[in-house]
Amino acid sequence: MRRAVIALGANLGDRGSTLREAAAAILAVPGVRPVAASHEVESVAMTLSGPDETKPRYRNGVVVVDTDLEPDALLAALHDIEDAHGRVRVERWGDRTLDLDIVAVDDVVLDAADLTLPHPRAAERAFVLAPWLDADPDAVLPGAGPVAALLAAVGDDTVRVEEPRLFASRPSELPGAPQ
Ligand code: A4P
Ligand code: MG
Repeated sequence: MRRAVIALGANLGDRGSTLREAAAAILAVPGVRPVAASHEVESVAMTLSGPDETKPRYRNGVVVVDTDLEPDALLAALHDIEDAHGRVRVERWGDRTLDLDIVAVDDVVLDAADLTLPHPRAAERAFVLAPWLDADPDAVLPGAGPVAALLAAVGDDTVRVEEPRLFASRPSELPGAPQ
């Protein structure tokens, strides 16, 4: 069993509904169990040429899950969920209905053709760090350090959205918990 941190992002369509549906779809993957989830945050689109105020703003969130899937199988499941939400890959860092990135899987360090772990850009992205810290106040990015310190270093330019967490984080509220 491994602990995986997954970042969700969307800047097209009904972003909030998409993130909540994607979180539910992640929990529905066989071999995936819920641990914790963030609220949603909003931020300006980061593009290859820097922050772009003219692009639709992003909603982002983070879910933490336990899974017995191998990281490549987890990534394949995430790609299926992206595809089910109409994700079209046109340009790198381009606008998207749904982006699902694996931020980290335990302390696994991997540099394969289609999967790099931990995610190479997580340490510098407030839109990943802020919701991750919200989901897990003790979070540590393998090889980089405590998420709270990383977020303080980059500065938090995200805005919390007043919606419930992507899924209930308290154990008593998790699916299947005894009532
Ligand atoms: N890949 C390698 N490692 C991973 C990983 N750890 N998790 C490969 C997920 N995928 C990983 O991704 C391209 C390929 O990366 C995948 O096929 C996978 O095999 P993609 O989702 O098709 O394309 P992308 O998302 O455009 O590329 P990239 O480089 O992953 O972009 P990022 O870094 O995800 O950035 N601004 C705001 N405010 N909020 C955002 O969420 N997101 C992006 C995308 C840009 N700007 C943003 C946001
Ligand atoms: Mg991506």
